[in-house]
Amino acid sequence: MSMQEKIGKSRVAYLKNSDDNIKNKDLNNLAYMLHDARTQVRPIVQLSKQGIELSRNEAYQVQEAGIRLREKAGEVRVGLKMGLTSEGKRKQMNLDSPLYGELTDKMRVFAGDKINISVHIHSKIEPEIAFLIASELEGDVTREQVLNATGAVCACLEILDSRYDQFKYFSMEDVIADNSSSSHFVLGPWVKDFKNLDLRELKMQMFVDGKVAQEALSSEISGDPVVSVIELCRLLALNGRKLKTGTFVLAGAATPAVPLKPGMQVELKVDQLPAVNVSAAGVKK
Ligand code: OOG
Ligand code: MG
Repeated sequence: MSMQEKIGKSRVAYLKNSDDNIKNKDLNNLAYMLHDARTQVRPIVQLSKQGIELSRNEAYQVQEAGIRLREKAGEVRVGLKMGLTSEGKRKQMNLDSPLYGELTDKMRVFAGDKINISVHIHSKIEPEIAFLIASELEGDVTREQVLNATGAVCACLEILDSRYDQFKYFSMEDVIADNSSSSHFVLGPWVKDFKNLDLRELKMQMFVDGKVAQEALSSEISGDPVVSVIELCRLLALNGRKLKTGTFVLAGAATPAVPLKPGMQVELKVDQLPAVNVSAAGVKK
């Protein structure tokens, strides 16, 4: 069966009669499938398991097409997230290299808020550090350039949700196409005066219902969270893109993620940075 037939079988309705080449139609269609899975809270079979083999570049094209669908619905891009930047996460997901995903305004949850996880498929939460980009960064950049371009840093919780069955991937391309499992993010208060902090040595503790559920040093994030930003610039440059002023970057989780359950109270404490918390509401599945 051709790739076209495989996709067509599940989402015939989305095939458009434009004069795009077949490949483009397929990639757009995959983006629709993942978009539907998210909006209808109904996971799909991993693309690679459906026999749909994408190149790394095609997977990012599916991700981009998915974000355009969200933009059509009125969402605005506000930043990017790096993922699989720590050994703990790579082991948890059985994948081996960093990737990125897009963040939109609708994915933002404010610190202290309750998030309704009934509309998630099987979300998880993880401890991160975020950067506020105060001046544009592009291509090969140094640690110093990243630090100079950073306006502030904060403790951040990322909420992931995979649109695939059982939150499992079989390839990097599966997860990249699914916007690297982005669901929501919660930023703590920004700290502008961070130049005297060593961002590689901050103790990070994620509490669930008052007990430490995960802890690690910030060096677990790419050896240094700043390196995540350097790596992101390099990956973006492959597609002629840059990090824009005023956007946020999530540097990736320091530890494996923890499944979110209704009623959970989660707090992240990072040395020298104000804490951030969020709680989960919704009905038990
Ligand atoms: C992929 C996204 C990983 C991180 O911080 O490592 C990620 C996943 O685990 O589903 O966001
Ligand atoms: Mg993450």
